[in-house]
Amino acid sequence: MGQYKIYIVVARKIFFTVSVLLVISFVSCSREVDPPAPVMPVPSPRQLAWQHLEFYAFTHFTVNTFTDKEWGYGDESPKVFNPSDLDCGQWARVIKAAGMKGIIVTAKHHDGFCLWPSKYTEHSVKNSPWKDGKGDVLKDLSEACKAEGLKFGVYLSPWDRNSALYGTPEYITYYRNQLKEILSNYGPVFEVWFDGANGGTGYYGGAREKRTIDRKTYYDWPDTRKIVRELQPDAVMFSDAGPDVRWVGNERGIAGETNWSMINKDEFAPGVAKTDVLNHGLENGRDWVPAECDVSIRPGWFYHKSQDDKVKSVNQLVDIYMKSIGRNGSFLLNVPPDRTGRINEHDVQRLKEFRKALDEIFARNLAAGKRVSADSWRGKSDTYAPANLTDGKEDTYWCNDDDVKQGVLTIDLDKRQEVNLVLLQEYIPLGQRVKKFRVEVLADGNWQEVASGTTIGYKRILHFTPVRTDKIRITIEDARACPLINNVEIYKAPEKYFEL
Ligand code: FUL
Repeated sequence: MGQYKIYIVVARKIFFTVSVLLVISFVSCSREVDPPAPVMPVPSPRQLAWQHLEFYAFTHFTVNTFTDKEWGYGDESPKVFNPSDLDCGQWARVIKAAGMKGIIVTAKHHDGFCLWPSKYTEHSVKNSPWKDGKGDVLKDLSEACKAEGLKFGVYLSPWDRNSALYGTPEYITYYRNQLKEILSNYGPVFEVWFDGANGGTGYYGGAREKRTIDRKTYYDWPDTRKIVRELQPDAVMFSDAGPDVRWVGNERGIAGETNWSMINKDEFAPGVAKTDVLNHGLENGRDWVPAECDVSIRPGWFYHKSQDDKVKSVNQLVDIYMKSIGRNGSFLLNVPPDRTGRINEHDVQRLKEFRKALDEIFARNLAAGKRVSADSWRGKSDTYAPANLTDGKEDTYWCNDDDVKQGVLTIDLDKRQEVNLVLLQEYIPLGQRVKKFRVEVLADGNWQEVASGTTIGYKRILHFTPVRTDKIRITIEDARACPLINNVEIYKAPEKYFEL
């Protein structure tokens, strides 16, 4: 009997110990693992919202459209502005159908002509024959954008070749008054575009001379920017120096293969910047100022009939898409309305074809919902598991422990099939990190490298020669801190769109 009791005591002890061990292991498995600390700098909420837009339009439209020029001197009569059938609704519908998310219009280009009836100048639509001087392009366009669910943005050239005040301190008040007009009267503005072309020859109220200004100090940018923050707190400001979005350094719409979203913005001013730094960003830049890639669908920014047969081809546009959005930039495509005041049929047709191409390229994400394995992940916690890479969610990511700057991710496509495109995204709210990566596929029993790169950022797209495989391996080779990958997509895109 005594022996029986001992058995019971021993059994109880074993049961107790096993239970304690089970509870400990359960608690440690389900314990919350802290997310990685941000790697500074990081995007502001307005920059993050802007980054998600990816693709939006520029509409260069003013007196130049009617004088066949690229830069008006400022002496053109407002009477030349006379579109026969101005239809901002058509602009918005065409641009929306192309998949673009907003429109930035040249409210005022270098010639100083205002597309709205500004109180501060006679050089505007109010002295044009269009609608007997009662028209307002900004009103029409902002309403059309609203109706189509598009964002509305404005370009207000700091350089004004018409104004007699240009070059004097009074011009800054004039410029700011105009900025206030366009930011107060047309609803929400998503982007304010400060061009870098500043100073030179012009009409200047009849003086017809050259006026040079100090690009760094003349505009007192810090105080001018305050007006934007106050009147449109959600708008991003674009210029060579940001502060929110930077020029990519060329007007071909092409970001550097290495493209960091950071620069040191205080070193630049609109019109004063190093194009190489703008194109690539700086790995250790102090400020988050991502690149915007601007380019026109035609050789010129304004409409010229002589360029009707020079509209970029679908494949050229696909190439720019891959080198802008596909290289951690945004794509700002200029589509200039013609003299009727509508987007010209040549461009309308090309945008339709381009949209069709993009829809075919990104028709089916072969990685969606597929199994992913990783060599390791943060604390082995579900929160950071590799499955996050293919779950289609924007706020989940795979990441490693703090001291691990590499990672190997393998996506199982279930069956062998042809692939030729990979899309990668970092989780940028905690900073841009990846410095070097490669992509391999398992073909004929061997891992073959198909693509490699440096930065990823918000989005990176790589096209490679089609290959049949059922497994894709992405190796993060180096990063500024433990990498955070939010999304992987794989496609078999029609090869015909990549031939140039
Ligand atoms: C440049 C301007 O001089 C061009 O006319 C155009 O507006 C382009 C987008 O920016 O600096």
